[in-house]
Amino acid sequence: MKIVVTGPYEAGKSKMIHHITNGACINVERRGTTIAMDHGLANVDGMNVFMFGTPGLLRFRTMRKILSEGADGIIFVVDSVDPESDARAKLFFREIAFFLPGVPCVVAANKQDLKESRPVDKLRKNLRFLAGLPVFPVSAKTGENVDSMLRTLLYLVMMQWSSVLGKFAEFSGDKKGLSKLMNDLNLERDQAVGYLRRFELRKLLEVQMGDEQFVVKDTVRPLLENPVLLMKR
Ligand SMILES: Nc1nc2c(ncn2[C@@H]2O[C@H](COP(=O)(O)OP(=O)(O)OP(=O)(O)O)[C@@H](O)[C@H]2O)c(=O)[nH]1
Ligand SMILES: [Mg+2]
Repeated sequence: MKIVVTGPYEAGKSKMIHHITNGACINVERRGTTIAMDHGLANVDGMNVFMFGTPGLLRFRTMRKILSEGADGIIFVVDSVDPESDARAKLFFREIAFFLPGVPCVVAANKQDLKESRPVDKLRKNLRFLAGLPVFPVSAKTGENVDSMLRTLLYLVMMQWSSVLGKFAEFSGDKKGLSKLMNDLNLERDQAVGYLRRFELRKLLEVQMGDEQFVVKDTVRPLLENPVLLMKR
């Protein structure tokens, strides 16, 4: 899956990616501020999760647009301590909703390890755009709640794609996999191939186009069949 981590300046996006990927990430930064991107790979129950962190300075909008392209899910990071970042959070939220309409999103109310941090209900009052979104009190520093937030997001993503992913699992290894996929989901060939390519890129499966066949990775197959397994931990 491709997950984009965005939010205003200094909210803790880079630190979040560092935690989620266990340090297996790069941050293109200057004096502690991300100027291009963070990128890293995480593994959740055998599923590859490609993490992309955006710059938090307003002027890097183009970079955020590029990084957001094709993302399956969004982690929106807000600074629970600094009320001055609230106005910027609102702008950034509008921006990501414009880049990725309808894409599942969870909110990280970050820096909860600090005693000045505002609790979630207070943040909801100040940040009206959070209405209807799951907000997790987290700390990118201690890692508190980060795993359950990520799992919830991945679950939401897989539920959004459940009809496609379920069919991937069902027809994995089938010699007529592609045509069965087209038939069951009522897709044109191009669309079906598009979906296969999308999730091949995300390393959920491998496509053997010559013989119209695709094979789902063994480790992710149970998750495709039953995404709620992600939550049982
Ligand atoms: N106490 C505490 N500090 C944090 C936490 N997350 C981030 N920080 C600190 O906040 C500052 C900004 O963190 P970054 O991860 O660089 O934030 P960012 O959102 O990537 O910032 P930009 O890329 O510049 O927009 C750093 O000094 C971090 O150490 C947290 O959960 N708790
Ligand atoms: Mg950063």
